[in-house]
Amino acid sequence: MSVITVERKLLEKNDFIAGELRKEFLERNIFAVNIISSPGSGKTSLIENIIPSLNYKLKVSVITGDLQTDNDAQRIGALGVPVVQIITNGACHLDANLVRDAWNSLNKDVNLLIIENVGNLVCPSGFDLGEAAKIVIHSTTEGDDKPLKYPQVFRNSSVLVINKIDLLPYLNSSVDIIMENALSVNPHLDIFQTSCVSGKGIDELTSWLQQNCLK
Ligand SMILES: Nc1nc2c(ncn2[C@@H]2O[C@H](COP(=O)(O)OP(=O)(O)O)[C@@H](O)[C@H]2O)c(=O)[nH]1
Ligand SMILES: [Mg+2]
Repeated sequence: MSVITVERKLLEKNDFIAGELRKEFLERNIFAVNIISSPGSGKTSLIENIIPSLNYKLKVSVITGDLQTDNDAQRIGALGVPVVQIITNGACHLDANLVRDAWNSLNKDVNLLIIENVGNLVCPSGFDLGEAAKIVIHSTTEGDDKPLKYPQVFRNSSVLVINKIDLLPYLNSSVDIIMENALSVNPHLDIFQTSCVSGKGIDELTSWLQQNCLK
């Protein structure tokens, strides 16, 4: 009983801070996205592909979360965009308090804020970070049943990116089945198919981000 109470209070505090962040992003006309996936699905690789594809038409900042190491911040920083690494020291998700601290250390003159969550399909889906949209990535190497096994993150997301489509010839997973499973959980998902190796689908995903930043 007491565990449930603690958890509820924790989420209430998180939602309050996330609400404040969302209000600030709206007032400043910043489109914030929260990218969620299993470890290794290609979150950082997609960000590395999206930023050059934006062609410097938008001002972008990135907050990236990991259990350990600042490897991802180094990869993204190499592209010349402001980036803050949150090291959670074992925590399996970002929360709004961590994101607020990271956000307050960044220059706020941006159009697009990309938040790369910790690699995990379960815990990040329950923590609102003040984003306008959650983007869930399902790579082709994960089989095709993850939307059925981890429905909450697919239900709470606006966009599904099916990444690593270049590997399809070598795998027995099917994009059609991934889409069917994801849409059975959330029929409103916008779906993109991408490869960070061939670059296929990156421009379409970038256009979606641009259109939402200009709204
Ligand atoms: N073949 C292939 N490999 C990819 C693709 N996207 C990412 N990878 C590889 O997958 C591994 C994990 O990618 P990373 O971006 O670090 O994943 P993250 O943990 O979700 O941030 C790296 O070795 C990437 O080079 C893709 O579209 N195709
Ligand atoms: Mg990463």
